[in-house]
Amino acid sequence: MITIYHLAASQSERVIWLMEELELPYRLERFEREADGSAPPAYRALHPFGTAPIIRDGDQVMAESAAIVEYISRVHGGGRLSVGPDEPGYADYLQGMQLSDAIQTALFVRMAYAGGAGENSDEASEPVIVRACRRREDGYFRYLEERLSAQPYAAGERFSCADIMVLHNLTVLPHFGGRAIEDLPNTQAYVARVRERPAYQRAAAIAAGSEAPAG
Ligand SMILES: N[C@@H](CCC(=O)N[C@@H](CS)C(=O)NCC(=O)O)C(=O)O
Repeated sequence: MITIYHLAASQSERVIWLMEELELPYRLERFEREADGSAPPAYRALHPFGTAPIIRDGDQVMAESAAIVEYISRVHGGGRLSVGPDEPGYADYLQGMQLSDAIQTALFVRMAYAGGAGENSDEASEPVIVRACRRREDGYFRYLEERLSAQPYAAGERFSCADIMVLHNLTVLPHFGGRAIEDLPNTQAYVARVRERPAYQRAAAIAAGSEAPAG
């Protein structure tokens, strides 16, 4: 059985969500964050990356959410929430799976230059790297908005791991200086649509500790 090492209020919620979507059994081990928000030493000891999520499947311990969700979907979920090369939407699927790290990298660079706030500043006086990151972020969100004007999900007509990867960036990151989506109607409708999923709602309650996994 898969063990999810769940760090409080983190991207490990994605793996809980995936398991609930696939209706697979799993064990959950909870870890609180340190006062500065980082993962505690016991969490970092689980895997050299030290970032949430981390899972165990037998002897295999894995980090990086895009790798984890694809692994679980393929190995334990019959590929139900993956999109393969022979299916429509494969290119969008791959792009959707990568988008989270691209968005977060751009945000983290902006935050570093803004002294942690990630707020807009006077664009003309911004360092070139900050302007480049802002441009990239705009492109990532424009891409999503365009795709979602033509299709209901990140990879096309059906819900997939790409949606599990993308959502966190649209719902959580704006609270930390990430780009907001108020001016993106298709993206807003998408967020509302995906949040209605029973598995998403169960996962949110389980991640927050107000519900236990079915086991
Ligand atoms: N690209 C990684 C990002 C993981 C990540 O940054 N996780 C954060 C929690 S949302 C974390 O582990 N923070 C605590 C730390 O770095 O100590 C993934 O998708 O798994």
